[in-house]
Amino acid sequence: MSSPADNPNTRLFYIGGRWVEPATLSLLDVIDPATETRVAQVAQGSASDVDAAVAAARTAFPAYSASSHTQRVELLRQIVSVYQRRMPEIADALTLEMGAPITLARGAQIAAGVLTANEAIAALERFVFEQQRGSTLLVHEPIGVCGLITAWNWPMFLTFLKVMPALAAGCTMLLKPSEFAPLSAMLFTEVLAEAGVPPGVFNLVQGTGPVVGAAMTAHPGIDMISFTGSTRGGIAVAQSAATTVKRVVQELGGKSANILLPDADFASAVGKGVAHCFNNSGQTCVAPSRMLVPRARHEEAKALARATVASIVVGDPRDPRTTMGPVVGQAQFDKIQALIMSGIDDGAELVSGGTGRPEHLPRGYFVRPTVFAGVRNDMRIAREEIFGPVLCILPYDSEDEAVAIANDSAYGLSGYVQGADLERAHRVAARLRTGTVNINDARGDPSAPIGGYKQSGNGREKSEAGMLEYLETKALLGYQRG
Ligand code: TXE
Repeated sequence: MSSPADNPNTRLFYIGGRWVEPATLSLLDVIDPATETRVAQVAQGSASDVDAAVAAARTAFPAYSASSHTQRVELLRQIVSVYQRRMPEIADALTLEMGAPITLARGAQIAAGVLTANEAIAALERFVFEQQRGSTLLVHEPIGVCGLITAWNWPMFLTFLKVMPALAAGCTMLLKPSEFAPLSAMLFTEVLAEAGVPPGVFNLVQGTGPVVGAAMTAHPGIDMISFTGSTRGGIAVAQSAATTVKRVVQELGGKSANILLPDADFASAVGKGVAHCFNNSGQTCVAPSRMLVPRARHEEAKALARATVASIVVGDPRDPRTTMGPVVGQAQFDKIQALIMSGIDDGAELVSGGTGRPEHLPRGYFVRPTVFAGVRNDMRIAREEIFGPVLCILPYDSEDEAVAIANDSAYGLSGYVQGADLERAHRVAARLRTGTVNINDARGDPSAPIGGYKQSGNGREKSEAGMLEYLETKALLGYQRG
């Protein structure tokens, strides 16, 4: 199997159903985060490439938006089938470009695409597109041309999360993947082409946020933007999109609290909380990065967290024994190091890890899995999204205080509650100002919508709620004679 780095499509964009040359050839390096070496170069686009892709998407819109739901279900099923055949090479591309350990890449990273696609198919089959209310008919129609901007941390999940409901809704689109994850996006595009997505319905332009992303958000021919990334990027997107009054859906990360109630099974909950937080090197928007424990059980939580960290194998992501790979790049590595240093400076207690690379890994963006205890919620490490393998343990004195600490955050993406008394857990969950709450380590319901309160974003993804973002609502008054 040839490497995606050698694929000629790295120098091309997919516009109007063909792989085409960029308007001007300019190349962007793809760096392997495990070795810090260049492994590929991809073409990076410009505003002219965005213009061409938007024109193709607009041309394709009338016919595709008129396709039947049955035809779209068939198309989505075909995409899943081709994707499943190509999963091994896409998983290898993920490991190469963003450093996911190969077992994670071939496992959850790649499987998330299938789960998300199948849920989009189910949502399309469940969705009620027309509803009669008295003499009025309410109709949901595709919003038009969508601009999809994704991040690098779960590349296939995020891509399927946007492309599938857009296709299901009858929209046409332009995808700009993260500049850190262009290889998997190129292979994903090959999947769509082979699956028979009609020309112009799906278009791919690679490139950076400030150039290609900014051209998309300001473009009058794009009707909505779905963005996943930093709060900084999300704000820039919304500001730029405002001039053309397009819809903006944003998923912008979090600082999620994991409340261990006094009756929680600590022996299990602490270890699972640490593992969940450190999965994918801590680069997950819903990572439970603040663990809240009753003060009386703080020491116990520290010991259990230390033991879990000792079992983590940090190393070469291509080695199947590795459980934690590098973080994605130099900027992330530097940000995480600075935040670990700030935790030490602010007087948090270092339970495991610390600054610098693990001793046996002098090269690569490897971070020491780090646990801080005795963290106060006003410290930087408790307030900022670190997006690396860094867990904060915060002691609390009462249920009210635990809820107050959890909600004292600019973010509101997700929350976690652990406790034997389910009624109490429900009570606490109801008070959390977050888009999702996982009770007792509940994981992965592909049909549950995700999205944030507060600065974690606007709008929802997955399920019917996610599909609605790609639809307009039209009211036909007097549709039925009274
Ligand atoms: O994000 P960026 P970065 C958070 C996490 C991380 C921080 C920085 O805390 O440490 O963000 O990561 C595109 N107009 N998350 O720098 O730059 C960009 O090209 C249009 C959480 O990688 O926001 C890429 O495709 N687009 C998050 C995407 O935005 C723009 C996942 C994300 O990159 C743009 C990733 C602009 N002006 C990071 N600027 C999550 N929600 O899970 C950038 N982009």
